[in-house]
Amino acid sequence: VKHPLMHKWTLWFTKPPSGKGDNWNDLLKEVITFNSVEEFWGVYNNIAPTSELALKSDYHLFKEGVRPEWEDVQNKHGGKWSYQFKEKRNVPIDELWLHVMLAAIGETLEEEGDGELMGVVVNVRKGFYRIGVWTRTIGKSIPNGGDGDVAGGKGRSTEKGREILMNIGRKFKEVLKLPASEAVEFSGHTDSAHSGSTRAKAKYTV
Ligand code: M7G
Repeated sequence: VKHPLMHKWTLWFTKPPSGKGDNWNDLLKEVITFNSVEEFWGVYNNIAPTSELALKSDYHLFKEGVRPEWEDVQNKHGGKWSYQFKEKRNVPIDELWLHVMLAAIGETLEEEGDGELMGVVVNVRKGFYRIGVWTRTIGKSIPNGGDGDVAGGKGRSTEKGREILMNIGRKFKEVLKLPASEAVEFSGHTDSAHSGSTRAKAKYTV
């Protein structure tokens, strides 16, 4: 008997660059798509744990049909909650990433009908691990069926949209078991793309 998940999920991997000239598109690889609890464990038990990945690797677990990129139509008006663990040696990254994946596929990061969660990511970097939760919006309604420029301020910022994002941030912080003194930060992908990296100004914190 297979226990179905609410959505189909695709695991992606970013390979570390092997030399010069590797661009993002050469490095991002689709691994596998699954839609049951049993298949999830089958995949999980057969891939390298995050703690064993080389620097500049990422795992991305996204809803089927959404590429784990800012440019994807379903991400381009969105953003992400993220947290960096700087004590790499002391942090139980495999357990944390597992809990974040389970929260995503178990649909506990958002309320039913929110429709915000796109995927979750773990980055292995020189001085830190970073875990992120990508959302469809930045707390603004998306105009023109998704083609408008939300970052330009045309999207309407709604109290409800913002509250949905804050709830996802709070839930994410809970899954990571972070103390109240630590801040989890939200930033829009447009800011990330413009600054050339994810180190963009935070819009919200929890
Ligand atoms: P990062 O992994 O988000 O953060 O981005 P880091 O700076 O802490 O490593 C690293 C680099 O990967 C970016 O500067 C981009 O060159 C590339 N990159 C990452 N993402 C998520 C994307 C993306 O969605 N689209 C494109 N085109 N490049 C990306």
